[in-house]
Amino acid sequence: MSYRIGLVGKPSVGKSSFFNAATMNDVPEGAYPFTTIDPSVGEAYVRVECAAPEFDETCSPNLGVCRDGTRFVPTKLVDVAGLIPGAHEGNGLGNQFLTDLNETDVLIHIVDFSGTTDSKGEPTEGHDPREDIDFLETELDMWYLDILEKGIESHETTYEGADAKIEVDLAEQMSAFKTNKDEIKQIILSLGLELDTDTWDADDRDALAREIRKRTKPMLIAANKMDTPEAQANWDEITDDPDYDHLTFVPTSAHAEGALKTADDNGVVDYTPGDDDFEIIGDPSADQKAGLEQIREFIADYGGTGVQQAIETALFDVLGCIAVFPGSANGSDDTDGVFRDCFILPEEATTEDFAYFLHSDIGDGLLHGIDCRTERQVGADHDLTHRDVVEIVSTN
Ligand SMILES: Nc1nc2c(ncn2[C@@H]2O[C@H](COP(=O)(O)OP(=O)(O)O)[C@@H](O)[C@H]2O)c(=O)[nH]1
Ligand SMILES: [Mg+2]
Repeated sequence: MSYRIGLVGKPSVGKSSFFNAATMNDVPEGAYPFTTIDPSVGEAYVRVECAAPEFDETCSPNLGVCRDGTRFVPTKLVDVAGLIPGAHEGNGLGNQFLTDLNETDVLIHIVDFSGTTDSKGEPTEGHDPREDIDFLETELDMWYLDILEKGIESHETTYEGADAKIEVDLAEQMSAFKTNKDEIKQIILSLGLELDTDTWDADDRDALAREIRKRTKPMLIAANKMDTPEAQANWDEITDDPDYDHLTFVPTSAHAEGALKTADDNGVVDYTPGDDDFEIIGDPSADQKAGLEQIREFIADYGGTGVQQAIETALFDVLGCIAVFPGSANGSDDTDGVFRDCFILPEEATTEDFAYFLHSDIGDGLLHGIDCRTERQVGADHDLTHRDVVEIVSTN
């Protein structure tokens, strides 16, 4: 199983540019864990500092690549095009859009921070990006509210005897959002509501829909087109606006990332995705050189093009995932002493979760784990952390 990061946003914000730049990777053949015929699904990478050097071992990834001590671990990126502006006023969100959205674990909302596109994606000047941020959140909330209302209705009208539980009925109605009754119950109570729909007014329902949306579709804002002066001015204003404190922003230039990857492919520069500098190794024309120097200045100021950073922030910070290396107590993989795998697991993953992730038989036969750095035994319910190297000891 691989996490799916969805790119959303109104037309012309740079979703395709971001997607193309992020999935354009020079990875040796056979390194792809899947092939897809869906052009809107591609493979991007998250960087993880490789654990092999700490063990004086070598690294030969089964998936992705290892470059100068940095693993590039594959993850799926989805270009979720088709957001219809003004949807909740009657058009409704498109079916394909909703289907694609349901399959994502975390969203990157690409926002045109330059303000040069209006709410429909047509050219304009001085458009406030905050409108787009509010718009998408509202659209998603309305969609959730719709489904929440259906769940409430079925709870109130279906006879289930005295044992009917609202959290069970809502979790069932909202199963596509990968939630469950315990989470729903916890959200209801966290809002100070009772587990009784009769006591909920319209505001309570709105708040509930919004909270369930925030939990099940966590979101990051990619402030795109940051290579323009207009975007830089908007960035200062919006990241200072207390109304937007609850959001995570990453400044991005899909353009710069695409240009650097293309130049790298053509042997003009040596660029490692995510870096804040590159080396010119080819023979660019004067124009091309000037363009590259502009990009160099931009990525020095912003710590990179932001594309790699946005993907990693979405997965590791917003979603809270961790990367775990399987190892053996005296180093890496016990057969040949080479690090091969690096898996992305959910935030709360335990030794037992990791064992089941590897294989259900390994999970069934789990005895304990070994933290390979300390060589200490860890129990089944031990919480794993980012970059742990763990050996699973199982009877199977
Ligand atoms: N200046 C600038 N323009 C960008 C950037 N990313 C995309 N664009 C431009 O924005 C327009 C729309 O881009 P596209 O990727 O097709 O947007 P989509 O409709 O959201 O998929 C194109 O003209 C792109 O060249 C960026 O980072 N900086
Ligand atoms: Mg597009």
